[in-house]
Amino acid sequence: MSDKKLIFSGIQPTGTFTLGNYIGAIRNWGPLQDEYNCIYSIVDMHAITVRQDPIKLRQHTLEAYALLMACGVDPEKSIMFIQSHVKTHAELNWILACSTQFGELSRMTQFKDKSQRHPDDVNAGLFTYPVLMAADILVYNADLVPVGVDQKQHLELARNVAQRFNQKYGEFFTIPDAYIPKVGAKVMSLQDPAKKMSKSDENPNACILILDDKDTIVRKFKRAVTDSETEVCYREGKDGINNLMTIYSAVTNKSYEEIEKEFSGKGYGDFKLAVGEAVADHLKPVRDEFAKLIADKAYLKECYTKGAEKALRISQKTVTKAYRKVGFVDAR
Ligand code: ATP
Ligand code: LTN
Repeated sequence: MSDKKLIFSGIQPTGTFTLGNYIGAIRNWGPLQDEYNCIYSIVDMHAITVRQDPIKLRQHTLEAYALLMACGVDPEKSIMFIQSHVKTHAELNWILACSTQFGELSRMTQFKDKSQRHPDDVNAGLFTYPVLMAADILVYNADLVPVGVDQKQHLELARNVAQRFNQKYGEFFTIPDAYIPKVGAKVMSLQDPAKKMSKSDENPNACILILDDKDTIVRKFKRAVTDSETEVCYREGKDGINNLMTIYSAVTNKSYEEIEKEFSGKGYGDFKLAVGEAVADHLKPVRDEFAKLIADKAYLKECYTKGAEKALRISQKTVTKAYRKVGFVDAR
């Protein structure tokens, strides 16, 4: 690997990606490949912290891998792999767990949310999930981690754990920084603009899936919850319209002022239709590319196998050194 800075990020194969995942995270991953060394993972081990149907998980994992490629991540430029194929993540997870405090894990808002949503399965993996996420990042000594705003707290924890390990055992891990996009770091639900858009929302109209067809996308935007005013402008209190403006800006690159001008004198109906069409047109190439990739399982396998080999080679060095640092006897 060259001496460019290193990027790591991961996404869970818990279903088709949403427009939130796309704008907040993965559409930024492709362009980063030219400036940085990039490592991207489909984090299937994270996904099983909530109950998954094994058949669906396998299918979603392959689809997620193909979708990342369809969104512009190139397995020739980046290292792209499936988390469970690279054993070092689980190995470093244990080492880091022993430098993580119960109290700090108890403060994670995602744990609180998810344990409320799944009260019948508040498992230990859900609780210690941020440690595995820290291992994902630190095992490559990543400098930057592109994520949406909801992952900021987990990233802070990864930094704290790395610093604590470094204090105990001597300088070792790189302290990673979050890399959060300026526009669209938190895309909100179309049905409740106070909530983030989420794959696991029960209301299918609340989120746009990046494989939705044009009619579906336009229909969901038409039904988006807004307010009782008529003016398209970005202002406090207009959460629904602000969210639509953010989405429109993210897919057209137009500024808020340009959007306000474009729709001055027009109603919300025209605006919603324009947002729907712009999003559908923007996502069309992703859908087309995905259809080609998912049909070629042999090619996908070749890519993720190679990706895992490369990821293992790099991360094994970190684990071997970390084992020495904590005082384990060399195996060979
Ligand atoms: P779930 O909704 O099932 O909890 P998720 O979509 O939040 O899952 P991931 O699939 O792991 O979780 O998220 C992948 C990336 O997408 C992360 O970087 C996350 O910050 C980002 N992301 C998720 N939702 C949004 C959103 N609504 N707006 C912007 N970024 C988002
Ligand atoms: N926790 C993240 C997914 C994730 C991740 C990572 C992101 C797992 N490991 C490492 C960045 C770096 C989520 O739920 N969105």
